[in-house]
Amino acid sequence: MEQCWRWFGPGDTVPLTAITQAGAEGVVTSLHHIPYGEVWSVEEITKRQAMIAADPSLKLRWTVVESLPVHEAIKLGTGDLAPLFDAYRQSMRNLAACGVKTICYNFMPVVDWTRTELRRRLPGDGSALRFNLHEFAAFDCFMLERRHAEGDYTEAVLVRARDWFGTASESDKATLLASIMAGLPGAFDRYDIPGLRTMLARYGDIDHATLHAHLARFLAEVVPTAEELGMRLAIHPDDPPRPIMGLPRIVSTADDIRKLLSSVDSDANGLTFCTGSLGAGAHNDVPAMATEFAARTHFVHLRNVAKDPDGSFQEADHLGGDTDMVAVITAFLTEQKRRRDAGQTDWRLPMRPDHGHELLDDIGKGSFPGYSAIGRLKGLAELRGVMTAVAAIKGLPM
Ligand code: DNO
Repeated sequence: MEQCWRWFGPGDTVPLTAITQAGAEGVVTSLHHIPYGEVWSVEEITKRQAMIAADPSLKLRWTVVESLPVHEAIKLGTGDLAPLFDAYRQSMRNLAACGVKTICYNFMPVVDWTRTELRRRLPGDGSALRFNLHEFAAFDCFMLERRHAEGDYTEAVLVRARDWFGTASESDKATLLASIMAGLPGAFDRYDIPGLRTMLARYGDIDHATLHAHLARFLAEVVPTAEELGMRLAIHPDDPPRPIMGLPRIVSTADDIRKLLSSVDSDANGLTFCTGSLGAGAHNDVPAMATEFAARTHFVHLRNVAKDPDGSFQEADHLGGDTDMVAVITAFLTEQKRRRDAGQTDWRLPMRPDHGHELLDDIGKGSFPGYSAIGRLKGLAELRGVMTAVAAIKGLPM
């Protein structure tokens, strides 16, 4: 697999040299400074490529875009969408002209990945990202005061949520809001409580089927362009894989994925297989899904979570947690062999270690939550060990 690393651009506290030291060559990045819905010009794309290639001894290249964001109006299905589809296609053309051909995106309404704690202390120091269902329930029911929110949680979770809210200080509440918003990497999409209420109200009439129809329309608009350009679109699953704040989520289960892949049945309409996002749902058998969807997977995020019975979860070591990472990696190395045997020249799947703990000198560095240097370096090293061993034992291409 092509070992990649997410880099947030010139504002990232983890420099390009760290990527080389971690042993990765592919860079995964996005033009986070461009507002959603605007065209990514060739000039802006080549400027980013020049930064990545500035030191040729690092041998880095921009392999995957994560993300080319989908404008909220497309998810909402409101207004004149034609200019937004045009802009998306133009950005795709410009990226393809610069040789960047794999695009990760998501179709989660309003928020991206969601956690309630960005720094849960680990034994021996260091920290992990965590999702506490009772804290999320406290946010949803008592801070956001969403109507009928309490119906979405069990009484046991609500008891803990009321306790949390009863003793939380204003600063605890502000921290919780900031943690929930931390998954949005761009500068344009943070919400406060009133802003979030407005957004949720706009989704009032949109259920699972309607949101899926909006995704299917988006795919019908952009997949033919991807085919024409030899590009691959790779949708990222919902994290966590369930409805939140009453918002529908449509890339959470094997059935959701089957439905979205068949809505436009083209190789260009593919998946970012994120083991951490899918693995946070007790309903998902992640290795089985990796095997089922490998042929339509264009990008792989490897990360592990440990789930609690109530629906809370914590990011674990890459080889710890609930997902059998050896089985997942075996599925993707087997897929690489299938592609190679079929004569495909670009048979290697880009992967990146997704998230990492804050460890050792990461602590206090202020890296993006989940995107520490040492934590990810450790994750990648462990994953590389598994890839090397499985490839050798099973005679699969690495
Ligand atoms: C989390 C990431 C996601 C991902 C987007 C893709 O760390 O994997 O935020 O980048 O959902 O659009």
